[in-house]
Amino acid sequence: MSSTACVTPSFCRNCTAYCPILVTVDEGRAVRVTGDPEAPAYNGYTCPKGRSLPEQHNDPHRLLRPMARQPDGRHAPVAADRALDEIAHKLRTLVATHGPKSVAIYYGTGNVTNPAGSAMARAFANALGTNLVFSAQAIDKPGANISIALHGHWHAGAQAFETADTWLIVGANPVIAKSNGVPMNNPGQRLKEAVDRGMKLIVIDPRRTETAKRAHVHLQLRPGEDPTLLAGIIHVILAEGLHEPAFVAQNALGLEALSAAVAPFTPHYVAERAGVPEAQLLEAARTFARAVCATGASFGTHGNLSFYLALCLNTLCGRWAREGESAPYPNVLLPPFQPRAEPYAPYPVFGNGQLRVHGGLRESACGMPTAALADEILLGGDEGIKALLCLGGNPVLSWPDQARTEAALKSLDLLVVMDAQMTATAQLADYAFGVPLSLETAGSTSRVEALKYIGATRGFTIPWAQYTPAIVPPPAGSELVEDAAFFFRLAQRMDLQLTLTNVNGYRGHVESPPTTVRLDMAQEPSNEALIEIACAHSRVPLDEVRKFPHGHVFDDVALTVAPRDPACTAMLQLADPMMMADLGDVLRARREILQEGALLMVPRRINRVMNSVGHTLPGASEPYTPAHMHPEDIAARGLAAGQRVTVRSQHGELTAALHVDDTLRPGVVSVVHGFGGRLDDARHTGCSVTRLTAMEEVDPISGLPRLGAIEVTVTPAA
Ligand SMILES: Nc1nc2c(c(=O)[nH]1)N[C@H]1C(S)=C(S)[C@@H](COP(=O)(O)OP(=O)(O)OC[C@H]3O[C@@H](n4cnc5c(=O)[nH]c(N)nc54)[C@H](O)[C@@H]3O)O[C@H]1N2
Ligand SMILES: Nc1nc2c(c(=O)[nH]1)N[C@H]1C(S)=C(S)[C@@H](COP(=O)(O)OP(=O)(O)OC[C@H]3O[C@@H](n4cnc5c(=O)[nH]c(N)nc54)[C@H](O)[C@@H]3O)O[C@H]1N2
Ligand code: SF4
Ligand SMILES: [Mo]
Repeated sequence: MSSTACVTPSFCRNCTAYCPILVTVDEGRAVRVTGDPEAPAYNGYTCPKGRSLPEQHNDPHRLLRPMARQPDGRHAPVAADRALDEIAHKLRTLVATHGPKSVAIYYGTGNVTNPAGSAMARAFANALGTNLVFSAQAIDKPGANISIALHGHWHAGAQAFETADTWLIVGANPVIAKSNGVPMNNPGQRLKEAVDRGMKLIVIDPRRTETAKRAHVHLQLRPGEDPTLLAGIIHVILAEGLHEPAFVAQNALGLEALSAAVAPFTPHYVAERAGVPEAQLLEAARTFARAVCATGASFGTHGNLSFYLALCLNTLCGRWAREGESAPYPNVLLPPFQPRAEPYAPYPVFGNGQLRVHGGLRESACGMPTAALADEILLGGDEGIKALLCLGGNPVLSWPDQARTEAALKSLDLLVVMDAQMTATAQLADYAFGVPLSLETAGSTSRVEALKYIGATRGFTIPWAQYTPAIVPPPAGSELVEDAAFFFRLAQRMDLQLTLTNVNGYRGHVESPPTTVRLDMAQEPSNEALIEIACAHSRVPLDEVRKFPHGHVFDDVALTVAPRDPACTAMLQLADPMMMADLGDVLRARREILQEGALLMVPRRINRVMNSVGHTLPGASEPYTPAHMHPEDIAARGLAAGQRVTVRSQHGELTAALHVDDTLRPGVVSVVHGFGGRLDDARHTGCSVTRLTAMEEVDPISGLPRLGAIEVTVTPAA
């Protein structure tokens, strides 16, 4: 390290935890990242993904300049201006011939790094006249938003984690994945503190996860039986009168219909069906928890129903932030908002957008139905999608049915990908643009505050905020294009006027009036300027937040929950007809394992990899798609740890490296999402789990197919 090396505070944006970090910068390059001990809210926490930011930034395989596909199929560097000219020309031609809805946009989790990109992408789509904007939310936890539309929500948000006496986590592992169920500022520490002060944690997961190890009750259910189990818990709570009748009477409709719908879900039936001890089920119900669901509850079908029943449970037990309590989601970089102890009524779950495939799937509270996008593209036709602009996503490894995805992307007239890597998806693109990584661009925590709008217990529960300027310059010799700049420059070339719209709230309810900013199309806004626009009406001025480079807890803006507005007539809905019909279906259609010796495959995350990012970095990688199995199941099949195995579903197969895992429920194989590469690429590290999935058992609201509890066989690989 040279004598000029210096240490600068910033925060990691590889996942939504946004951990504060100290970055050692030497000769313009990040060389070391550690947790920031001066950021008290996080206790100096970072994970291996954060500490590998220098490797990520200095990765020799990084996409450093725009690439264009050549006639022979290979990619060659091209100047950004020229690539943008060619793309603008192509889009103009497509729009003139087929209309603006021939153009679609997809943004994935890369949006967490740089939220300005999706905001500008939406402005671009509006100006062009297409509503075909898809995001990863619809292939992640669509039920989170859909359930809120159908049940309603609480003006002041969920009960605070810090003071709750019980907590129920369904299909989430926040100690590792950070993002669901426990406040994100060092969730492992927050959970430990909570359990130490006496919080009773209940975890529903087929695996004894790092989170489940702290549980008072761990219900190690048969995968996919979440709606059954949640209905069973509600059954017990209602049967034993453990709910809060006065709260329910004042704030919710549908108690009788819900009671009737859960009546058949007796403890005996539920325990047997979900494969859990009846005594544990009763103990869980009698502990009265506040429930939060995540991907485990989302992927095994009936995900909307699981999220919906979790909301019902919270309402039955009055587990919302109550009058006089400290408001758990204080706005700092969001506009001022006084939370009240009253409901937000349900609102229409469907929006205006619609596809032609799978019975005409519609836009819903979780956005456009992303999982069906490949089929929509493949349907073709004059009014079909011809161009896809993809930022911060890797559809080849994230959309269901990899073969279908690749066929669809190859069939497009134009595919443009913005990413930091030449990903499996970028390899199919006509143009791929390298983007700056987080240390090379400014950032603020406003996006994480806004996560509360897509679920009940995400984001920060403390008034925490941080701003960071760019810490290092882009790599020497690179020509990187910010996500937002890409859309701005394209709009300039297509004579489009862009207007940024900022909505703070759920689709049906906003916390403050939406704002619009008409951009000066002669002047490209920097990322700093875009952050200023996003925070223009913040409760704490951005300049004030900038005074604290290590971040700050703005205790002075903390609020208590105000009483219900006397004019409020909103009621929560415990028995939405669609959800009650869905519960009826669960009861009637019990799923049986078809094949002798089959296992149920479930998804999971691991600490060192963030979806499809990280397994190729030196020191941050598992060598090959990991598949975890219980030792009994391994022995029964004559398999051995470390061996390559073939995991085969009705739909496809993949090769994985076998790991022994005695924390798993027997009969379950857990495969890590995000590994692999293109189908025909032999160089990569294993196969994508999306090979095992197909557009089958498609949810009629979100369009999400079955991605979990998939019946598979596991055999030695050839
Ligand atoms: N079978 C199965 N399918 C799944 C899942 C599963 O568990 N099983 N999980 C689902 C879930 S929860 C999700 S969220 C989706 C994920 O779906 P995607 O978001 O499509 O996939 P990621 O692998 O997260 O891709 C993110 C990409 O963004 C890039 N990136 C990072 N920062 C930036 C940036 O600032 N700008 C740009 N332009 N790019 C950036 C990264 O290099 C990476 O290539 O997959 C879903 N699909
Ligand atoms: N380290 C790391 N962190 C990440 C990511 C990553 O890839 N790596 N990805 C990010 C993204 S995009 C997301 S969406 C979040 C996901 O965050 P989480 O949803 O917390 O994801 P997981 O850690 O996979 O936890 C899901 C759990 O569900 C369990 N499960 C599987 N099937 C079922 C079932 O049928 N029912 C129930 N009840 N449980 C089931 C699994 O065993 C697993 O423990 O994590 C984010 N953070
Ligand atoms: S948990 Fe890890 S990846 Fe997520 S923000 Fe913190 S250090 Fe970064
Ligand atoms: Mo996700």
